[in-house]
Amino acid sequence: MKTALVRFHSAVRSPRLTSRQGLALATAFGICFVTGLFSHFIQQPTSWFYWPSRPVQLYRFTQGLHVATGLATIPLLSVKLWSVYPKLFRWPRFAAADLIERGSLALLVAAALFQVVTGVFNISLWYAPMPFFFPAAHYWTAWLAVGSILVHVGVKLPIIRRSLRRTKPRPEPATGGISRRGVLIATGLAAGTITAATVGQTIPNLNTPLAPRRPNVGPQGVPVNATAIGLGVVEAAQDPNWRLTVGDRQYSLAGLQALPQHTFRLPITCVEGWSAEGDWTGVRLIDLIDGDRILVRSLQQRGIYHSSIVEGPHARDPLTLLALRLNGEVLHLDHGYPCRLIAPNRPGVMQTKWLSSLELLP
Ligand SMILES: Nc1nc2c(c(=O)[nH]1)N[C@H]1C(S)=C(S)[C@@H](COP(=O)(O)O)O[C@H]1N2
Ligand SMILES: [Mo]
Repeated sequence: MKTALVRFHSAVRSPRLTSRQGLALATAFGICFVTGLFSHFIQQPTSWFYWPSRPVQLYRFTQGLHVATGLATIPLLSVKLWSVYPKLFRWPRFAAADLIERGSLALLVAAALFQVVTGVFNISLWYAPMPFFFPAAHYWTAWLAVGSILVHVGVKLPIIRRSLRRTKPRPEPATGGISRRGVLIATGLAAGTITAATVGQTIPNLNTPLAPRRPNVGPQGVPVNATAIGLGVVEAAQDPNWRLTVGDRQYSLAGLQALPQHTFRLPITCVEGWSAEGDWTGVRLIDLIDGDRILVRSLQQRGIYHSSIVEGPHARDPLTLLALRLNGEVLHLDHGYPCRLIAPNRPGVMQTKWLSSLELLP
């Protein structure tokens, strides 16, 4: 026990350092949490949550921020754990308050690690280690994390206040090693480096080394998330008898091409953090169907992204397109040929490809 304590000891640790790290971590986590809630409620709409269709790039910004702040928590969380972990191994006093505090702390650490690890798996498109539905697990664990953070901050508030209010910081220990300021700077640098190395997945031509996706690499200059082969739609999508059913009307591809065509520059923003802009050409949704809730179905039979609902502001936005072309060419099979939905300020998962029908919902 004694040797363990000696090994844990670092004179650089101090309540003030821990508080400042906590503040940075809480800020990053707070932004990540709120932007995550946006993403959740856009995909699971509720009556009280309104998501507009403009600005066109808003979701690109909030989701980019979600992934960036999530990644920034990795170094922040590591250093925060380093700054307190000798305490975690201290034998508990079996008093109720102590046990509750430790329980909530254990929950906090577990929930935070789960969020970071599953988030990184998800942006790496590595679903194998996640035998659960990622969006639901990630959403509910966020609440666990927030709840236990609030308990933790509440318990520690007196210490946080005292240590941050102290105008003269404790003298730096003469360790000859890293200083407290050094720890803060190194943490900031690590967080900054991770961010700089990955934001390239949403900012074109930055080509940052760790970006899980290059936003300009893919057919027609746009990445592909799910392929036609992967989802088993190759034959149906290339069938010359393909029709788009709109209520009781049917449109062939030539029929859609004969309608007024519009070209808009709109981004695809994958929830996984990458985004890419393209020039989409096709028929405006408002020219085909008029309503506040429109069910958009795909030829795809399997999976959960075979359909989506276009709600009020997006259904009526003149920028919402049934795209037939991308960047001047006939839509690539993997981008949703013959016809795909592309609406402003909408998550990628809801930009349904390989359309088969549009239907007005009550
Ligand atoms: N039918 C169908 N449409 C879909 C998907 C899907 O799995 N099936 N994936 C969505 C996701 S997650 C994204 S990010 C976008 C990506 O579009 P892209 O592959 O043309 O870049 O398509 C969306 N449309
Ligand atoms: Mo996506």
